[in-house]
Amino acid sequence: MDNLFPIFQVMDQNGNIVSEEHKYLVTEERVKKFFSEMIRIRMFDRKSISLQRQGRIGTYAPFEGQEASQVGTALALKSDDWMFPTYRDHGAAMVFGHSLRNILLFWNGRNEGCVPPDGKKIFPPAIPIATQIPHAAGAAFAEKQKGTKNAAICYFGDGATSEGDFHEGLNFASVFKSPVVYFNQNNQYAISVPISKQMNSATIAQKAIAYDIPGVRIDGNDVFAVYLETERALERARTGEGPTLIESVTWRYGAHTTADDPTKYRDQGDSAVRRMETDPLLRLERWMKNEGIYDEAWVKDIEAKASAEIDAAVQEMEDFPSADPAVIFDYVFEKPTWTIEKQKREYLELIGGEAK
Ligand SMILES: Cc1ncc(C[n+]2csc(CCOP(=O)(O)OP(=O)(O)O)c2C)c(N)n1
Ligand SMILES: [Mg+2]
Repeated sequence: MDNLFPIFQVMDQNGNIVSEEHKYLVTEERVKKFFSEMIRIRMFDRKSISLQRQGRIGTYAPFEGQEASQVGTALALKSDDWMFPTYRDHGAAMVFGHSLRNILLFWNGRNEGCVPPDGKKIFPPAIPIATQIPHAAGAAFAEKQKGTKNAAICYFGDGATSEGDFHEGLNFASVFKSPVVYFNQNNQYAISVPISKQMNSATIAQKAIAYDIPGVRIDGNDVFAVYLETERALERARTGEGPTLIESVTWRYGAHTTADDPTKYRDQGDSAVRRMETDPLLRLERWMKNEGIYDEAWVKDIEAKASAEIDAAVQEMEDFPSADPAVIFDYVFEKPTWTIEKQKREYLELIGGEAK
């Protein structure tokens, strides 16, 4: 099956071009955008890990290593499209215009953090695995029914493809030709479970055959390949051809979340080698150097700007009014049950607070 789904690559790990398909997409302005956004989200990711270590936010899910997959997709979207991220896709959400303060609030356990800026159709990060897949099929179908040209992108991991929701969602999207791009980041682990222990399929892309939709396998660390295939899939969606399944083959360098210890289940030496061999930022840097458009002063400048933006967001997150502990009971059901009311009363008594 891997023969049927070869990995599409435009730029190899040394930054050399291996497919001429990139020609129309590569303008200096666009490449600089790819690179600056990858730096920006990597800096945010690293900062978030240190905030968690200092007890300033809660558990955090890092995405380092997956920047090309997230930036390449987010930049291919149009502003009226929908985004359905998981807990690991806030890099994509940032690039699509989410507020950094709210992303940090989310990781601080605040429901306010789920709210995107006005007019941005970004769903709250899906923590229950694969539940966003049918949601995206439905939201995209609604756009089609309304006669718009808007599409949806739905992110999910390799592990999510073992859930029923994945199959229900893809089936619905295929039958109703929902304009949705199913973007799988195959980082090769579902927490500690390697893909080889989770499925017998040689690829994830081949699962598209069952639903008779296009399936594409790409190098997820090659931002050019990610952008090109996402743009093509979005175009098919907008012109009524329905969904596409993209398998973006990548790797997470760090832990599953800050509550995980990857040394227990994988060889860290191997991970360090993979970083040198596949780092999406290093690869684009090499390409830019080959082209003579890499400029140290420009890189320093984008790092300084990203750092100031991130520091300001941290400050806003920390200045945000503290949480009302009662809200954890408020959104369980539309109308609270008597058991929830009772728990709320007892909890507030326990902590010496008052019900709203
Ligand atoms: C329905 C459901 N089952 C189990 C979990 C626990 N869980 C959280 S993350 C995860 C692994 C998901 O792996 P994958 O889909 O590959 O995404 P990745 O974390 O690698 O980005 C699991 C099993 C969950 N959140 N939801
Ligand atoms: Mg995974």
